[in-house]
This record gives sequence, structure tokens and C-alpha cells, in this order.
Amino acid sequence: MQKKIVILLILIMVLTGCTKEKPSLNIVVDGKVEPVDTEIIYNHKDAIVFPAVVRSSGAKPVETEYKGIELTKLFETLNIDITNYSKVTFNASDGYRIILNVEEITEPSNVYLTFERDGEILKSKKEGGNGPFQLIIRRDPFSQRWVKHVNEIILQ
Ligand SMILES: Nc1nc2c(c(=O)[nH]1)N[C@H]1C(S)=C(S)[C@@H](COP(=O)(O)O)O[C@H]1N2
Ligand SMILES: [Mo]
Repeated sequence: MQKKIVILLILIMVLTGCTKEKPSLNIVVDGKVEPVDTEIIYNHKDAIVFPAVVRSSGAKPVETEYKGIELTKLFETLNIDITNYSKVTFNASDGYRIILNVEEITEPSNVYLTFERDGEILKSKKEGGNGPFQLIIRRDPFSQRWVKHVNEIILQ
């Protein structure tokens, strides 16, 4: 009887472990797909917390705090010189996509890749969240271009 319970518990642990996807992000530079070590994002020394007003359809605007890394700083860490490019495409796992000019990204304190909201790691789409990574454009008060579930960044 006890043995059965132990086996059942192990089975549950294995199954839940398998269904929980690891956050992933790819950067495409010069046509080459480079997976980003997500620990670089989570542990970045320049990650900051900033206030943001979230406007989600069918809900009142909510004042929140996001934590994230300014995109220019992430590119610096990855040794990518963004000034060699003109456009950056952000793709999300649900097919959503936006394209930004490099000038908009290099505007100081504007474009952030975020991973925490109000002190909690962003949940994936599957878990009902906006994450695991969400692009936030702080100078864009309407959040159409705040890309939820970003999983690919293409430099062109
Ligand atoms: N991945 C993804 N990001 C997205 C969207 C989307 O459909 N998918 N919708 C955009 C729009 S139009 C708005 S207003 C905000 C908020 O979307 P929500 O109302 O679905 O929360 O997210 C933006 N980012
Ligand atoms: Mo929207």
C-alpha cells in the first residue's frame, strides 16, 4: 500500500516536471539563431524595477511594478552591437509580432525585457500570465506594443 503511494507520488512529480516548460528566448543575429541563457536575464546586475500602468482589454488600468533589463544593456552583455542594425523584430509564442526601429530601442530608459511583476516571476501563457518575458516600451502609454510571451528577437 505504502509502496503504491510512493510510486504515485513519484509519477506526479515526474509528470508535473515534464509539463512545466523552461523559459526560452532566441536572438537571431545575421540569420543565426542564438539561444539566450535565461539566467543572464534573471540575474542581470542592471535589472531594475519601474512602475507601469497595465491596460488589458476588458479591465481597468492597473498600476504595477515591473522588473526587467533595458534591452540595450542585454545586447551589450551578449556582445551585440545594435548600431550595426536598423530594425528589431519581436516575436511572441502566440504569433504576435512587432517591429521597432533601433533608434527607439537606444532611447534611454525606454525599451525593457521584463521578467517580474509586483515581485513575482512572470508566468507563461499556459499558466495564465504575460510571460515568461514581456517587452515593455515605457514611452508607449498604450500597451499594444508591449509584447507578451516574447520568445524571439531578430536583428536586421
Ligand atoms: N503576445 C501578445 N502580446 C500582446 C498582444 C497579443 O495578442 N499577444 N496584444 C497586445 C494588445 S493589443 C494589448 S492592448 C496589450 C494587452 O493585451 P490584453 O488585453 O490581451 O492583455 O498587449 C499587447 N501585446
Ligand atoms: Mo489592444
